[in-house]
Amino acid sequence: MAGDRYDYAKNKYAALGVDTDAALSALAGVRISIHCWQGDDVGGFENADGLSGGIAATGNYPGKARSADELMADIDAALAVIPGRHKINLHAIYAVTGGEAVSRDKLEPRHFVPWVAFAKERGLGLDINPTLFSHPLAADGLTLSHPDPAVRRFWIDHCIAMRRVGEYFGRELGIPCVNNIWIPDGYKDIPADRLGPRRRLKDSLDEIFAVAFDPRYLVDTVESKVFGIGVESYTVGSHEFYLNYAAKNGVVCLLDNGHYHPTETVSDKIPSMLLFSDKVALHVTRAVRWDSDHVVIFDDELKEIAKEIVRCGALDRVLIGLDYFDASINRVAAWVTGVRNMQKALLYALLLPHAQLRQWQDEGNFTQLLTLGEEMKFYPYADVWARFCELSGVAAGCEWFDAIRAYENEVISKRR
Ligand code: RNT
Ligand code: ZN
Repeated sequence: MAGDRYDYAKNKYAALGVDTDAALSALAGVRISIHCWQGDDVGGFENADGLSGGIAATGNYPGKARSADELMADIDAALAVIPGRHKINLHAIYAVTGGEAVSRDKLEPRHFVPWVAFAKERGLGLDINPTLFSHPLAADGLTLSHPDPAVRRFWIDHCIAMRRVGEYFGRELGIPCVNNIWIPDGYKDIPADRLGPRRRLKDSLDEIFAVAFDPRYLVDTVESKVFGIGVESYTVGSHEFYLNYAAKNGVVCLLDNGHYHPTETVSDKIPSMLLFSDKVALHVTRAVRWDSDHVVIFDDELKEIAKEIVRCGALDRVLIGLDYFDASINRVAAWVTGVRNMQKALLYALLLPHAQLRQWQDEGNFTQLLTLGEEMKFYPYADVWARFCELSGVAAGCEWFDAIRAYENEVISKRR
């Protein structure tokens, strides 16, 4: 009896002063940005030579989406078993140009019309990213920081073009669009000049952001990184670089939790960011030994990230996006698993008695803080999750996979 179990959970949490109904409605209001690139291993529709830029999708699970229609169908299959209403996160290489080869610096809103129609029909938001990799002009591993002004010009124009597309998304859908700039720029070996590339990156960003777009529709974010494959020694767009750039220029930092040293946590950074910035954006991923972009699971750091967002009262100030690409398993199931885990972690965090825990911390009562924190791990949050899924009309448990398996049999496995 789902109702009985929910009532039991509700009373149990109420005894600690936690309102489960309030948690459910707070969770229902959170839009997670679902990265389209899990659907095709960051391939896109340009027919480029393959993924570059120091990132890699490994695995060859059959049946990845090869066109906008297939990708949209796969997204629909995922959304059918994901509770709530979300956003779809696009990259420039997912432009729908009807077979026409459009140079990335010449992309326009009209090349994304089918995505807007897709989003409108489903009540979704859209986010966008310029694609500064998998391209001949990124073959040197340098883009916005390239010593050649012509190469920089191309990528600056591309970024401006995608900001224009982002503003169009926001205006069309009435949901602000996040445009996130991530560049792969760096060096394999110890550089002779660390300052020069960063100065060029700064100048490029200044040009990109000098073009004004309506902030009601477009939110600009910049994503740092520590290293990539083939660029192990030096990354131009480091954390300090973007932290300072964002603070001085009114753009938003995007923290990808695969982009820091292994014992450095994004959860710990969130409150510091929120003290000084109106907003902070996230790429939630799972790094296994390196920035491996494994599917997000319900692990301790995911819960800690969610706890910080909730404790800071910042569900509307932290822009949550996912970023992983596992090509070794059913890609639709990979989407569903990661989104549902992000939601479960937020729910878990929403069901904690934060006021009580904070009071014990301030009183120096660390024993009770520890013991209740541990007991909460065995509280019946799964029953509250079941209620959330029931209200959203999706399966609460692993039955959702039946629908994905059927979709695989009927659609995915027939792709050759
Ligand atoms: C790469 C960054 C970046 C990409 C996507 C595809 O390390 O995390 O966000 O994963 O833009
Ligand atoms: Zn990322």
